[in-house]
Amino acid sequence: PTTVYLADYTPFGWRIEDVHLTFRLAPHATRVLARIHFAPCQLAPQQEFFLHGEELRLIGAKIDGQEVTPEVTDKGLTCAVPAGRFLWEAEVEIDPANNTALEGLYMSGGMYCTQCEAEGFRKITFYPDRPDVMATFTVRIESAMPVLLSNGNPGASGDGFAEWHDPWPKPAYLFALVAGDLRNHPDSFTTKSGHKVDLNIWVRPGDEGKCAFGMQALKASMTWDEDVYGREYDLDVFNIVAVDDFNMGAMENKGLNIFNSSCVLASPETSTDDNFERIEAIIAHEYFHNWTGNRITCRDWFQLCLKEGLTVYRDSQFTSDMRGPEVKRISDVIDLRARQFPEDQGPLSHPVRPESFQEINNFYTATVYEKGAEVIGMLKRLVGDDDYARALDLYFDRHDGDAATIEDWLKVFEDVTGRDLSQFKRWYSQSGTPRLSVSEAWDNGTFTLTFEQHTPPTPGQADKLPQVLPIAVGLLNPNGDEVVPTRVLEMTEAKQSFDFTGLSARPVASILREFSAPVVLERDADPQQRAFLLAHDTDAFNRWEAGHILARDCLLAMIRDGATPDTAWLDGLETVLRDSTLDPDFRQMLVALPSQSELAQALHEQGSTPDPDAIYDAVMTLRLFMAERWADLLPKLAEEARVTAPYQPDAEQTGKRALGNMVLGLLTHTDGGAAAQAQFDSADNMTLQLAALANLIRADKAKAALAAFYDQWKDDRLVMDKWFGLQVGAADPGKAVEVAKALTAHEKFDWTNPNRFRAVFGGLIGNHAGFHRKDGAGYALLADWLIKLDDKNPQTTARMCSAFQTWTRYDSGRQTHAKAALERIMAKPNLSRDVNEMVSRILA
Ligand code: B3K
Ligand code: ZN
Repeated sequence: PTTVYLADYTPFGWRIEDVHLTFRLAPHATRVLARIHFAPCQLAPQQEFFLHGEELRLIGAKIDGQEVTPEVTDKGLTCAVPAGRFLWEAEVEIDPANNTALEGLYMSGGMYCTQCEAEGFRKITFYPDRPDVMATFTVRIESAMPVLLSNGNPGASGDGFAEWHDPWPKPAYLFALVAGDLRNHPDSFTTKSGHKVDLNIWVRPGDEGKCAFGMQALKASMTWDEDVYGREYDLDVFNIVAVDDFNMGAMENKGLNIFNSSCVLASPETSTDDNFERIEAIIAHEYFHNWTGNRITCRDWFQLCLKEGLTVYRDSQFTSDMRGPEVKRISDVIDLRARQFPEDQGPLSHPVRPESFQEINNFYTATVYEKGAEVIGMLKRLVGDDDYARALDLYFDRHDGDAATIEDWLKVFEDVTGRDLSQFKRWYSQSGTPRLSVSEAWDNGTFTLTFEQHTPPTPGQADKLPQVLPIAVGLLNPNGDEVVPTRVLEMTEAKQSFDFTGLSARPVASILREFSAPVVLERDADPQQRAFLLAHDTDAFNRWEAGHILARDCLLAMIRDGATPDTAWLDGLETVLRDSTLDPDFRQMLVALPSQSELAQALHEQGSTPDPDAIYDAVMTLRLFMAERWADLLPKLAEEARVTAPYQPDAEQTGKRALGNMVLGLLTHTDGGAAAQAQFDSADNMTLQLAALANLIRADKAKAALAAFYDQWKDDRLVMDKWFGLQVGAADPGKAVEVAKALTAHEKFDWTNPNRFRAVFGGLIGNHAGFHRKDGAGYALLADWLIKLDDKNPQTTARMCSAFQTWTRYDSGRQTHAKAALERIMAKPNLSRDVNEMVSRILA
């Protein structure tokens, strides 16, 4: 397989003036006719050009009306071209019905749809399929399907055809086409400057009732982007289509977003509060891409974080505004630590802007997305809100219509602030999670914090330089009052001290407030200090963090030396839980224990070998202990969590239900599943029903409930994904593999559907002790199915390989099994480039 390097970037030699495409749709023999005007750029004149093209049958090609016979390989074609401007025409045939990779033009549930990012357009026609080649597209679709959609604004339409014109130049990865028997949920939005936009969510017949929430989220996103970033929508219509077979969450194609149906369809009966929140965020994310991604796109795929980091950052700001900043920040950090930290600290570690790849689809990662967003959060913290706003205005002003780079992005900040960001840029080039240690000194009214930073080596990067770290710090008096409000310390050296003077008593420091930099903070605070911060910190994140670390340390002590749970911590926690002035969601997050994989990671960092079974046992023991200790508190919390108003997926109700479900989880340890059964029987929404079912599974009392749930929901694809996933995810670790195996034989296990495949195997991977079973059965089962899926769908297969990224953390027995599973995958005949790259890196 060939490796592509950032350093090798060269521009394409031609501009494209316009693209005209005609699609004659047929399941196995779709014809695509392209008419494209190329004009040479003022580079050295070239006598031939190369166009990407894969899995295309070339019917014929012409240049300026004359037939030509290009040389075609499995990567594309090379053809002699005139020196000046010319018209390229080509006709190809493709087979969407047999396209199981779900990339290019494919079929899902009888409808045609496309996914072109990153390099799928080359499976539609011959083209310079690279993001720095931008063009206006005019598309004609010929098909008997009732709904025919493409990018931009609608043009002529009639019996069996429709035309679309997109006036905004775009790269091919933003191309989209949909044709099917679809129903729409229409609405409209008038932009600030008075432009009326038609909005539609298109779904399969029967799903019309699940569009209202998504539409509301879309309109809220449009308003928010006008208010906060001054960005208006720029076409007459905005279409969203829900598709059942989709490799990821959604895609921001210009004017025609295509969504995994799980990321847009919602109703209280079928969707959990988490689903609602995620749908709202993804709709916002794809909508925000219209400016950060589409109007300003990426020069090459190494710059992916330019659009993804920024757009994730924007959607997190949106969610903060919609639902409250504290809880959003805490859940973002939980997610970052669960997904990005293991990636950054393991064999798949790569910079936010990678420097090479074999398969770009393997780099749509938590590092590019979530760490990419953290980097923008740090930048904003360093320059301040006003300069951030000015820099963004300049970015949109200067680069509208461009295919830009990280250098362009940083330059607008330099120009607005006069700062030199060359050291900050290391955040884009150095991989790995910096470790930040801190020590304290007190001398006669002066409190000194001394920080040291160090980033361990990562693949391909042995030595690291110090990075710029914004460290938000506040100081509390021993009586609990804040004596120094949050101040951002700017650390640039490997070791650096900061003084706080004029203090009357030695303070307690609250460090890295709001998690102001994505680092591992190493601090030898004693438990009393943490308990103090849990009780008094004014920063919600650090308050949660103090409780979280106490919980983690308590569990680590239980795992390592069989300690009994720390009751001082539990009493401190109880005081916070009883404080009904605090947000129920925040309180619920305090009780949620660190995940089992986080504990494994912590043990590994401390130099011991994690035993997944011991971790599982400790968590169960602690939960039982909490349930018994809080026997009188839990019913009170359950009462506080009760929602009497009609269901709304808003922050207030969501927080209450989350608290209630947390209580239910603890109660189930002592009541044998009675409360869970009662909740299951009375639930009128999926949030309550699913949590009840999960607890019945954990209590081993779920037989009847699982059957009833199946009966109730067997015709709802998205709810059936939950049914599949939960049984494996909540299974007793000793049984998870067998449960997964049995479910793969179920008549509704359609393994070629990514959502269903991910339900079962994502459930298995999420069941920490179940997946990492001592005898290797979890690894072996996953490997069997990855080997099977690779021929059909390399992208989804490759993505799931990352389940193995932590394999060297575990004991030698488990390592032997994991290695055997990985080697078995490597040995598969015709292994895809996607999976080959992932497994090679994991084994390296
Ligand atoms: N840009 C797409 C992701 C495309 C993934 C290609 N393998 C969705 C998003 O980030 O909004
Ligand atoms: Zn995105």
